[in-house]
Amino acid sequence: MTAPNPTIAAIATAPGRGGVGVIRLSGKNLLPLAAQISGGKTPKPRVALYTDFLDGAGQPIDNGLLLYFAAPASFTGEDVIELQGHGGPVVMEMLLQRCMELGAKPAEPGEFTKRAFLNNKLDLAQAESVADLIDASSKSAARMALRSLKGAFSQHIHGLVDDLITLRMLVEATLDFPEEDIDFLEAADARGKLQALQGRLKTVLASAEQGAILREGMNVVLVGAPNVGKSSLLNALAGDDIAIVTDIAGTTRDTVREQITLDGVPVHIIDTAGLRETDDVVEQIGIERSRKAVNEADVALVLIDPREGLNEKTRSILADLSAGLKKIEIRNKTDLTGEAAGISDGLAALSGADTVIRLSAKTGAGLDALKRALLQEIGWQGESESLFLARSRHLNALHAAEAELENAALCGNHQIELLAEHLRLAQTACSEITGEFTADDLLGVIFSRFCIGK
Ligand SMILES: Nc1nc2c(ncn2[C@@H]2O[C@H](COP(=O)(O)OP(=O)(O)OP(=O)(O)O)[C@@H](O)[C@H]2O)c(=O)[nH]1
Ligand SMILES: [Mg+2]
Repeated sequence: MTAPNPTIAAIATAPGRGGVGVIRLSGKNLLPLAAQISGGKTPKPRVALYTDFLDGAGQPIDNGLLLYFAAPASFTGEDVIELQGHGGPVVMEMLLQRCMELGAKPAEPGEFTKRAFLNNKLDLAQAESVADLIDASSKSAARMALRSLKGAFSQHIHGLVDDLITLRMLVEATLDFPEEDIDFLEAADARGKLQALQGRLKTVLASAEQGAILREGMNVVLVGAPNVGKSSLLNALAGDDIAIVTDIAGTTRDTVREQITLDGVPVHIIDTAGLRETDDVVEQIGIERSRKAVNEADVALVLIDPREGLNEKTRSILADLSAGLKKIEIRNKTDLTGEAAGISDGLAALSGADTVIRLSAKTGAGLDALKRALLQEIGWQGESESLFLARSRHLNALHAAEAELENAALCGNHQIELLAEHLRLAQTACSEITGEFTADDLLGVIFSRFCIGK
């Protein structure tokens, strides 16, 4: 027999001072606890109760609102109580302590949402979008996370799973009557149904890929010889003096990170120490960090001073970049050369990049072209009503389902058992997204990344 879930409690509001602070509790039968903390009152479900919150000796710790949500009509599906007190860290800590005295245990990160999932209040994709909404770094990301939370993504997955089940029923039925298999499947247009399913999956995958771009953003690394203007470009993109700029080669000695938002997409820009031979120990460590940052990047901006062209330093930096890394070549300092800023169509790249952009980090000319090129490089098509936030876990599952459907389509007329198996695996992959087929350890990983009180 498994032990019943203990009552959990946590401060749900952010740490620090605030007008109001909220303690949240979830568990079975919380009315006795409500009575003890409020001096014998019985709250009505969903009606704010203005009350003192009392300590063990009956002395008030604070006063405020007590909200009671009776199971199962609550976020977690259990009894939930919220104590809305004054938002000072000491008051909140004392109130939380009181809840512990009354038998609650501190909630783990994400434990409220985990209980909501386990009690079928949310599916897994929705539960994840709770964390994504809280962590959203742009308005677009927040809007799309809310769409997932309200079930937009899950609906697509349920649609796919329903179609898969219909097709599987057809195929499994033929397995029971092998003599009639081929005729039966043809009459039911099993192949047509499979093709339609593949089309539907492709559409969902395309939306999910856009959603993943919005959630994960992109890592952009600035590389180039010393003094070419990397830090100046970081500052220009950020619209702020983040990194130190001087005309001394080797000014940037450590990696400098800044996040900006382009059309709602979070872009993490990393300025690096100009990679060069040096005896300076500090700079050597910086250069090592630069190499690491370069390895983790999605796109490298390779800066070149047009007056110097592809010099030896830049050549050796390029030799170090991994072959698969996307590159945009930046010819900086156009204000000195008098060249027109912007995308240079037809101009052969010196660095092997697909795109060459002339700009001036100093005047800002050509920056807009660079921003557009970055979004294009990562494949962002802009926010639309049909999008929802997605994670790489979801993309992996959809790709796995796609591969199973491709294998299913390759099955010959006499490979019905194999066909049935590929369809089953495709369904399992889709259902992992909403959590119907998810191993417990995966649940642990997903919910441990939440904040406490959620
Ligand atoms: N005229 C002009 N000067 C620039 C431009 N971009 C950078 N500079 C100047 O070039 C010098 C070097 O700029 P930084 O941004 O420090 O160059 P860096 O590539 O970060 O250099 P390290 O950190 O030493 O590798 C500074 O004096 C900048 O003011 C530009 O677009 N036009
Ligand atoms: Mg620098």
